[in-house]
Amino acid sequence: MSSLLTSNDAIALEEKYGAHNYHPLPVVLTKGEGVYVWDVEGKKYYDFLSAYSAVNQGHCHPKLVEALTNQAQQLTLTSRAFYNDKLGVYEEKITKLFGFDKVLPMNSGAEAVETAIKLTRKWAYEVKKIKEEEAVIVVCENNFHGRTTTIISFSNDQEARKNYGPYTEGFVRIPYNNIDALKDVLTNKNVAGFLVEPIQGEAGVYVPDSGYLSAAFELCKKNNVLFIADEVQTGIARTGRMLAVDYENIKPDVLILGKALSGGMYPVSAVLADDEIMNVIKPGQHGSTFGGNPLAAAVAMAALDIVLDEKLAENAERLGAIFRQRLNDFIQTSNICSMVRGKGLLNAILINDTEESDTAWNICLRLRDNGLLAKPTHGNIIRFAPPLVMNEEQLLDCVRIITETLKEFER
Ligand code: IF1
Repeated sequence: MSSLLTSNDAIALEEKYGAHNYHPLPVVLTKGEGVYVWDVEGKKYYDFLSAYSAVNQGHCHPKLVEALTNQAQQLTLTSRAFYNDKLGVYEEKITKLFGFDKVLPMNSGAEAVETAIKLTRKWAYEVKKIKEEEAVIVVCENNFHGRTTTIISFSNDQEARKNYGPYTEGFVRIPYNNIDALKDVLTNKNVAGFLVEPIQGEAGVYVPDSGYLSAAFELCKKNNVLFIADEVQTGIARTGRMLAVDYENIKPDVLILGKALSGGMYPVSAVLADDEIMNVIKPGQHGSTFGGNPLAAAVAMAALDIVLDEKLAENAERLGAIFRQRLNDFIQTSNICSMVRGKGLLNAILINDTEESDTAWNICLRLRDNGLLAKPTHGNIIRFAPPLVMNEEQLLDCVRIITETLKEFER
C-alpha cells in the first residue's frame, strides 16, 4: 500500500501548516492493521506505542470498523437534547461490567478528568458539607491527567504548565507512592478527593509498591475522601487486568476511563460512580455536545466486547511477563539499559544516559529503521506498549529487534 504523499511531503505540510505542539518521530503512517502499521513508502512496523494505549484492540479491528460504519450509516449525533437508542444500552453494559450505579459519558480523557474534578467538588459541598470554594483535591508529583488549564494547574511539569497561568486553585501535590504523605495531607478536613494514576504512565511507567493503592484507598475511606482512579492509560486490560486497581481489589469511588474504551476508533471517555456521588449532578449542570452520542456508544460496546472475548487482559499479563523477563536477561549483560519496569503490556526501559541526552531518541530512530515504533517519555525512558492482540511469536520478534538495536548503542 502506498500513499499519494511521500514522507517528506507530509512532514513538510505539517511543518508549514500545523501548530508545532508535537515533535513526532520522523515516520509517516498511512495504514494500520492489528499490531502493524505501514508508512507511506510501504515499510511495515510493529506499533509499540498503541497511540499511548488507545489501540489496545489493535489497529482497525474488523469488529470496531463494523460497529463504526454500521452506526455511522444510521445515526451519529443527536446531542443530549433528545434520547437515542444506543446510549442507555451502553450505559447498562459499562456500569454492570465495572460494578458502578452510573456512568457520565464524555469524549477525551481530559474531559473525563475535568468531570471527575467537578463531581468531587460538588459532592464535597453538597454531601460532605465542606465549606463552598474550600474543597481540596490531592494529586501526586509527576502526575499526568491531561492538558486543560485546570489539569496543568496541578502539574509539576514545567513544559506542560509554564505560561498558561493564572492557575486553578484547590489542589495539593504529594509524592507518589508515599502513604505517609497522604496520611499527613488528609489531616486537612477540606480534602474532598485523591486523584491518582494506578501506574504513572507519562512520568515513565512508575509502578507503585504493592499495597500502596489499597493503603491509600483505606486512608481515603477513613477520612471520607473520594478515591479517584485515573485509568485512562492503565485501564481496559493494558496492565494485565481489566483495571490496574484490580490487582489490589479496590473499587474506586470515582473511575475515569478513556483511550482504549473505543479501541482508538473514536474519542470516548467515561466517569463511573455510585448514586450517592453521581446524583449530585442534576440536569443542566454538566455535559458536552458529543458526550454519549450513539456512534461513541456503539463503538465502545464493541471495544469492550473485544477485550472480553479475546481475553486481552490475560494475554497482556502473560506476554508482559515474557517481555520483562527477556529484557531483564538482556540487561544483565548490557551497559546501555539499566532497568525494565511495568505491568502487563505497559512497560518502559531506562537508558543509561542523562535526561538531557538524545540517546533514547536516537535509539527510537534506530528502532524505527529496524521496523519497530516507540517513543521516549521523559529524557532517557522509552515506553513500550504494543496492542494487546499481539501473539508470543510477534512479541519475541520485537524483543529481538529491541535487544539487537540496543546492542548498537553499547559502549
Ligand atoms: C498528549 C502523555 C500518555 C493520560 C492519563 C488522562 C489523559 C492521559 C493517565 C488525558 C493522556 C496522552 C495525552 C497525549 C500523550 C499521552 C500521554 F504522554 F501525554 F502523558 F499516554 F502518557 N489521564 N495521555 O495518560 O487524555 O485528553 O489525551 O484523551 O497530550 O501528548 P486525553
